[in-house]
Amino acid sequence: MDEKYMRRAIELARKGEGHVNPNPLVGAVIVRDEEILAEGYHARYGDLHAERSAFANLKTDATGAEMYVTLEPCCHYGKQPPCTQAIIEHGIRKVYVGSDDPNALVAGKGIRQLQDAGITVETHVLKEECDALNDVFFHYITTHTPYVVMKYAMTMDGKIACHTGASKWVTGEEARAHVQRMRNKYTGIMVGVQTVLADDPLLTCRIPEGRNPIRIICDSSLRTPLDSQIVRTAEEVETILATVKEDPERIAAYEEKGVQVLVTRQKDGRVDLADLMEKLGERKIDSILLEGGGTLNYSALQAGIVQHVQAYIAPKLFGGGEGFTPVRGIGVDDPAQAWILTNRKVTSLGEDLLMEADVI
Ligand code: AOF
Ligand code: ZN
Repeated sequence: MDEKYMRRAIELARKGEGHVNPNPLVGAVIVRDEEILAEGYHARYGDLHAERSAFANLKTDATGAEMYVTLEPCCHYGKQPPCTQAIIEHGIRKVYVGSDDPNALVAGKGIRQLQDAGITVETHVLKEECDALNDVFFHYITTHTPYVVMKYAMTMDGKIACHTGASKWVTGEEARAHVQRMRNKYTGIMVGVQTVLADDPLLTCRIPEGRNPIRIICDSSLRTPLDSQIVRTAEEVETILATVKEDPERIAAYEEKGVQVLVTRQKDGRVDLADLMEKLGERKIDSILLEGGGTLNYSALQAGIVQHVQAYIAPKLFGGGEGFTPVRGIGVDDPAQAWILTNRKVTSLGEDLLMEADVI
């Protein structure tokens, strides 16, 4: 076994980022006598799985070769026929697997099928690195609700804007470019109506060949202006308004402009975020970048829908501005009641830092 081939498979898997959801990112490498015979990855939802894409790239026969694949090969008929069948037919001798596939249709059965066909299987090769590719998929396939990433940019004194409300810019170019990558990676982007009223944002992805996230506005009482940029561009970029206000006339006015209106259960007169997540999950939205602001962020934490937090931190101080913090509401009474985050990771982005962690 040579870990370098699994590292290559991980690198290949990442190429599908933003295009395979709600499927996982998967990469595969076929090796014989220390020579790579072919490589493949899952590039687009509905297209060939990584293993079959590698077989399609073969220029020679693969009998007796070994395969490195970042996820347990599937054994079910979905949008694609089972990968196990292709591995068996090509005479692969040994398969190295990174992550287990928790999809109930696979979940260990893929590995068993290979073993039953006489193929040697070694599992959990670079498992941690392979697992890190698919936080979204593992969450979505087991809960059927989106993986939610709460994101904000703040100064070292914890401000997301000045007392005037001005927030362009808190962080520098590299940090902002990283946010654009996240908008490409996650399927949806969610903000509260207060952000729409304050900033009139577009919430699109501005990287070349990037994909626009589905825009989701939490707007309990339908205050989103019909002439806001988001409503005006709803024909081109999928847009969902989540509300509890059943006002047929107002709803028809949004729908006429291409906005989808989703009426959810209510909680204290507001959108019930847990119910909204179930409804978005049913629409195959596997992940959401939550770009706040502070009131929605607090509600999201309280509703228990947040899986991951990304804090971009700029070496600056704004001072003042009590309201302009990333998480508002009343907060906890005591440090002992804090939301505890785990798997902390820090990345340097130009002058700024990205500190991220998982919500337990
Ligand atoms: C693999 N290799 O590259 C991927 C796998 O609807 P389908 O046919 O695309 O199947 C989707 C399911 O297959 C997905 O939920 C996951 O369990 C597995 N994805 N498996 O062997 C791949 N993308
Ligand atoms: Zn497959």
